[in-house]
Parts: sequence; C-alpha cells; structure tokens
Amino acid sequence: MSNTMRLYDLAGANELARFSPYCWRVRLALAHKQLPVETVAWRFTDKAAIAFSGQGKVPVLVDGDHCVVDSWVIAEYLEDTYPDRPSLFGSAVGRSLARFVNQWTSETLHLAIARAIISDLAKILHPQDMDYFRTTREAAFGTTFENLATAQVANIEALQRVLQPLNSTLGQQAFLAGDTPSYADHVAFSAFQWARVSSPISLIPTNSSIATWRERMLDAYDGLARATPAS
Ligand SMILES: N[C@@H](CCC(=O)N[C@@H](CS)C(=O)NCC(=O)O)C(=O)O
Repeated sequence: MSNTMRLYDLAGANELARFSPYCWRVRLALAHKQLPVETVAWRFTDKAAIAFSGQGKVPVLVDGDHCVVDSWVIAEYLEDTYPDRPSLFGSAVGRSLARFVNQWTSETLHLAIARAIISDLAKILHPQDMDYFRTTREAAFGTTFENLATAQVANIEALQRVLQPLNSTLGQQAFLAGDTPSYADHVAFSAFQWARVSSPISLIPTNSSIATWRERMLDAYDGLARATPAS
C-alpha cells in the first residue's frame, strides 16, 4: 500500500471549509494511526470525480490499489490493515461498543444537530451545490430551510435532551474511550466539528462537560481539527 493515502473530503465554497462529519471521522482515525493522508476537496455535485468508487458519497479513501468507502468500513479497514499502529478500538469489545456510538451518532445525534444548523450550513456551500442540497435535504426533513431557521432556538433546546447521556458520561471521564481518545471519540466529536465549521451558533453551554471534551478533541493530534477554521 502507498505511503500517502488520498481522501475525498467534502468542502464548501471555501476550500478550507471541510465540514463532513463522516470525513472528519476518517481524518481523525488516520491521525490516530499516524498515517499521512492527502485530502482532495470534493463537492456534493462532483459525482463524476468519485464514480470510480462505485457510489456517490464521501468519504472515499484510496490506499494504493484499494478504494474503501463508508466511514465505518474505512475505520475497520485501517484497524485491520495497520494493526501495528495505535488501535482505534482497543479490543474486540471496544470495537463493538464503538459501533454503538457510530450508529447513535449517525441515527440520532446527526439529525438533532442538522435541525439546528442546516439553514446556516446551506450558506457556506459552493454555489454549484446549493440547489442540489436544498432539494435533497428539504425533502428529507419534510420542511424548508426557512422553517428550520425559524425553529432554531427550539431545535437547540431539543438537542440538549439528546446530549444528556453524552454530557453525563464526559463528566466522569476525559474521553468516551477513557483517558485517551479513540474511534468512539472521533465519531461523536466529528458531529460537533461539522457544526463548528458550518454554523456560528453555539450548540452547547461553554461550561458543560461536552464543551470541555470538545476543546480536548480540538487540541488532539496536534490540533488537527482546530486548524480548520470555525464558521
Ligand atoms: N454511511 C456513510 C455516509 C456518508 C455520507 O452520507 N456522506 C455525505 C457527506 S457528509 C455525502 O457524501 N453525501 C452525498 C450526497 O448527499 O449526495 C459513511 O459513514 O461514510
């Protein structure tokens, strides 16, 4: 496999605005495993650029002759292909529990965050993506971005209830994985990185356990996530 992998990574109008939570999971996993990567800025409507992967979503990771898609599949690929590097899961039990965090984040946390930030996110997209994004996401949410913007305060309040178990857990330990971060942290934190890059609104109280953990994750891996500017 090659020394430097290639990651197709979702970007906004500003090429530095890398906002995909799924791509962030992979970037943090690669940093954790100390594997260098070259990212390629990709937009939602650049389907032709990733047609070689056989599907239309990022992350797409190219490692030598291997092309791997889907963030969870990529995490398992990295863990199993590079077992001599720091582990993403720690153990078989850790892998199974990280899978739960993966599913909870994708199926519950993302929806709650999206309702709060999507009207802001729509404004940072590349112009070529704006119509596509509005059409597909308004259909998915069954309402307009304008209606979601009007309900932003209520949606942020609803998010706090979703976040309660995450907050109480992080009140008792520095990271979801314990004393140091691993893939469960990469997954959950990437949702907050998505919000940070996409929207100027504050989703969590600054004195909360999640906020303290978020700062730790922004500093992790030599400040990889912090190096991407906030919205
Ligand atoms: N299950 C996939 C989800 C990937 C995904 O939904 N990626 C979004 C960007 S965050 C995407 O590429 N969407 C393309 C589109 O909506 O057309 C994973 O974990 O990687």
